[in-house]
Amino acid sequence: MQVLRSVCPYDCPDTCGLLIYVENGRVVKIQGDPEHPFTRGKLCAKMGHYEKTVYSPYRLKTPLLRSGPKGSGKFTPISWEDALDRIKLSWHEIIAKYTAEAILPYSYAGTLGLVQRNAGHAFFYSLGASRLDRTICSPAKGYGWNAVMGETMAPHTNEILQSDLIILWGIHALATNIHIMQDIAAAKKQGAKVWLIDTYTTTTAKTADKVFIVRPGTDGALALGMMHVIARENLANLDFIRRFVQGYDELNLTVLPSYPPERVSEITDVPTPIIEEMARQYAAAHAPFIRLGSGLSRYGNGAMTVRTITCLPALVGAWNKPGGGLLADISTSSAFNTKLITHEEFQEGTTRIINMNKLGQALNELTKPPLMSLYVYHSNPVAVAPDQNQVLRGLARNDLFTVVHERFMTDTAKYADIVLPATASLEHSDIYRAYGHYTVQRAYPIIPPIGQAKSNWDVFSLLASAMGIKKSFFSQSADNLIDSILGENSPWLKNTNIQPLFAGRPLELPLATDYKTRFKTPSAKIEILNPKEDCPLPKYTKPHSDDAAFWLINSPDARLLNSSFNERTDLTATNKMVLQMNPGDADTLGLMNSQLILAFNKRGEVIFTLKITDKIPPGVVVTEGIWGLEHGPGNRSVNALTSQRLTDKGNGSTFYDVKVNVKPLVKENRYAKK
Ligand SMILES: Nc1nc2c(c(=O)[nH]1)N[C@H]1C(S)=C(S)[C@@H](COP(=O)(O)OP(=O)(O)OC[C@H]3O[C@@H](n4cnc5c(=O)[nH]c(N)nc54)[C@H](O)[C@@H]3O)O[C@H]1N2
Ligand SMILES: Nc1nc2c(c(=O)[nH]1)N[C@H]1C(S)=C(S)[C@@H](COP(=O)(O)OP(=O)(O)OC[C@H]3O[C@@H](n4cnc5c(=O)[nH]c(N)nc54)[C@H](O)[C@@H]3O)O[C@H]1N2
Ligand code: SF4
Ligand SMILES: [Mo]
Repeated sequence: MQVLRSVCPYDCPDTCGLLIYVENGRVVKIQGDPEHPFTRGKLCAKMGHYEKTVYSPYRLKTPLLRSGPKGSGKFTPISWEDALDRIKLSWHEIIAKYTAEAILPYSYAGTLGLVQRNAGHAFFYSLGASRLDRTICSPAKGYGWNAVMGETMAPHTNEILQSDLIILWGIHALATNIHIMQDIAAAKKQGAKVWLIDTYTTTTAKTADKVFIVRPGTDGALALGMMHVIARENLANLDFIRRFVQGYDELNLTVLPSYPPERVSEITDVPTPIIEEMARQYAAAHAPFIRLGSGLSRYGNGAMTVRTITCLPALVGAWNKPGGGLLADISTSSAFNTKLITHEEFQEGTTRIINMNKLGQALNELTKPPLMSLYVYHSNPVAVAPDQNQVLRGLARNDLFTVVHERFMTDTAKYADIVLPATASLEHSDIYRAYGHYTVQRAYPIIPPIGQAKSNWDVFSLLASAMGIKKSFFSQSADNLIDSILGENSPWLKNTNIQPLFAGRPLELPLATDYKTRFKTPSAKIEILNPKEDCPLPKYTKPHSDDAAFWLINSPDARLLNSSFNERTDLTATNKMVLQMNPGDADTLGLMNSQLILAFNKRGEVIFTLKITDKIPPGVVVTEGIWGLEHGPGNRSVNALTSQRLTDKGNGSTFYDVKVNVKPLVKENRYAKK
């Protein structure tokens, strides 16, 4: 038996190191790599049996040509040569008639590997296709952090061990960031307290000493209320503020007076004495550490919410204490020169940019030119993009030529004219950096491709040659490309021995001892007041909000990773497409546990199984996970309810800024399965 190293490719902050056990050319076991500084030998249930995904009977093994109506899932196998020929012919026709801007690539994060994730950019730039603004995840969160902290480095997760108060704010860490729980458990043993601030009692609550439930989209007001109390009771760290903070006096004079805890309580539903206690205990903590999730940034006010919360550690001087600060996301983008992969300069002239959250509108409403072809790779927009009914209407257009490069017959692939089979991560090369820790790692292929699957990089090489793009860049291998990236030695890695990367081992990026207090903003201070913003000081702004009875929180399920892992029958046998509701609300509506109900708003209707639980506050309903349509009782999933509206800044998604009504299901519902 051989034991080889690899990396978890999924869009998860933990980017775990893997040990892959191979016997007779077949993967037989997967374990966490004990040598990986963040993974420390542990994996989630999904990747603990990644071999069940890799060898799944549902893997796509050959290119396919549609042989039934769009969406029917009827296809005939064809050869790669035939598939590439058909794509070439269609695209040449479309380009001649409409220009290449009628073609739109659609991709997000089926894999986080730098090469495979970004493999299409250079190709579509060369083609002159429409560009995709990839803002489905949390750009508003990044915007809010940057408005206050600029390019300042985020705290390393090992700071948690020196913290005495850890706040999990809008993050369901037991599902989405499990390895940080190892640090939190160790800190708790040393006496640290843990708070959770969320919109309902997630299972992560069991790890917390205190749980605070806020009304969706109001965390900015909560932070302002806490700052009001901190200022009023002279709990601010004025020495730190004088040295390192810009705009505290202005905040204190002109903003905080409008946020007394009584008013904040009305906005947030958090009782006044609790807001006061939160403020006092936060200020009294020696080194408070906030782990900020992205959930609260997916609202119309998301960037402002994050910006406001990011001011809190500055008031109490958390930054210059080991263990203090705020971790939103870790940015390691300067570790490697990604421009060597993306080559934006291959594009001649400018082309339009289409926001990926508005795919529905783009497919149905764009003109000059209209979208005539969609090329989807490592994304599943029917399941993950907002406003599913509009996306489906667009994909059903008979004049739209759709290609989907996938590992599985997803809800999106069913609408393709041509499906191309994709490799899983153990079948291709890549180099990985994370957004939840500072470790990077290179991975080599461990097994040959399943069937005729090809990697993103290899397919774009073939497409470049088919489309007559004569740049030698496209004829190199993924490993050559990785070698040239590593050969360049970024400033961050210039004094580091990178040999472990060539050996496929994890490598921690070095951090300067004072990295946390090198504030990389224009003023070199923490900018509570940011003169570049149209609103120079933070304030509470309202979310978009719909006109309906219940906020709909639709956050991750521990068993899925966005819509990935829907193929895993070992994980997904029960409890799928469940809508959780408070007993009082269920009573008012006359609903019973386990009955089928319809959640609806002006965008769509979705059938769920009802679960009545006091873990959900009144006025909120919750569904976890992005389920494939085959798993639901109806033929729509959660994103039929969500909206294409964007965040205040960053052009981000607003998945949780959605309201619905709920009623019992009547049998003849048009979205019921026939
Ligand atoms: N198992 C699993 N892991 C995942 C994913 C997955 O689908 N499954 N997805 C991955 C991806 S792509 C991402 S971006 C990250 C997502 O991770 P994050 O977005 O950082 O956070 P989540 O853990 O999803 O938790 C979102 C939490 O925010 C809460 N929330 C919603 N609205 C509000 C609000 O207004 N205020 C407060 N305080 N809380 C609110 C939700 O109830 C939920 O518990 O996770 C990654 N990891
Ligand atoms: N309602 C609701 N919707 C959401 C969210 C939410 O919280 N609620 N979260 C949003 C967030 S944060 C994000 S990041 C997006 C994520 O959206 P996506 O990035 O689209 O994520 P996945 O659903 O995991 O789809 C990835 C697909 O890529 C395929 N794939 C994996 N590896 C490869 C490969 O190497 N090559 C190719 N060609 N294919 C590959 C997988 O089989 C899978 O079908 O979803 C968003 N949608
Ligand atoms: S999904 Fe996340 S926790 Fe699970 S193995 Fe991958 S990186 Fe680790
Ligand atoms: Mo995401």
